[in-house]
Amino acid sequence: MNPIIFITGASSGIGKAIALKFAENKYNLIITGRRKELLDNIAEQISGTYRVKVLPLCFDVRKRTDVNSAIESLPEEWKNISILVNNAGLSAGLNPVYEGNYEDWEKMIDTNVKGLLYVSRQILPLMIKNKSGHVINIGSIAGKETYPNGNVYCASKYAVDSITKGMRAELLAYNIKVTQICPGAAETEFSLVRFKGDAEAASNVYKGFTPLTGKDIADSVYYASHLPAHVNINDMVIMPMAQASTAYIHKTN
Ligand code: NDP
Ligand code: 8X3
Repeated sequence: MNPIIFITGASSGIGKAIALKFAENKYNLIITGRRKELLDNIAEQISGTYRVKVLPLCFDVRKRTDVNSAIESLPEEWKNISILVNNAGLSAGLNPVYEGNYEDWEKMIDTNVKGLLYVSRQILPLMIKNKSGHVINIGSIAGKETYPNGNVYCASKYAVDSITKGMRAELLAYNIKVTQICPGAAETEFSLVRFKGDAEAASNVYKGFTPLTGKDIADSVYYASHLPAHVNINDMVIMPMAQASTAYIHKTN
């Protein structure tokens, strides 16, 4: 059987690109997200193209009981997970705290922090049993630098940074690697979600420079997960050439 990778948030963007990259390299995939039809279509396309097994699992990472039952329901042969990519995440809105939207705050904290914990809590014991595995958490440059109006999204990614460090220390003894990958601006559905469906506002974010793509991050995830057994990448910050920090992107128009 091919090795198995479990990817959260594989219905678009970075997660979908990771699914494609690993399918190309003969991994079987467990792909997750909330949009069932989209997920099912992606699963069908990937398994048809790459001749690997793909299991779509539809659940909301914010709902702990759904996370638990989805993962508990995995057939035994799918529980032998080699790599977990905690990628599902989002930003909602862009406001100062004094004008913050409570629902947006809860959505970001519940998805980016609690969702990552819920999924990890279920999958880590499976890896511990095998004394092998690799967890790759998708953090962000927003978890290294806080920018105005990004407050809660940034805080959620700082939390990912901290949880990653904690997990790494806890899992050393079980031969489980833990890596964080922190992208800068990548053109995905991220800005469309942040701006709540405003396609013009979203496309303006990426005008005047060449942003990262999901594939750029997928290549890094693949690289980090294919190093010799004694080598671990703790943390990788990947930026578009035109971006120096969250505050500065060199735009040509
Ligand atoms: P996309 O919006 O394209 O993808 C987000 C994915 O997360 C989707 O598959 C979505 O699936 C899933 N998701 C969101 N909320 C939930 C939920 N509650 N339950 C289950 N799945 C969920 O954005 P990206 O690909 O850009 O984002 C992926 C990760 O990368 C995120 O963690 C993001 O914070 C991070 N990141 C993105 C950057 C960027 O510039 N794009 C830069 C740095 C980090 P569905 O809607 O079907 O549930
Ligand atoms: C996404 C990158 O700079 O928009 O995490 O927060 S940023």
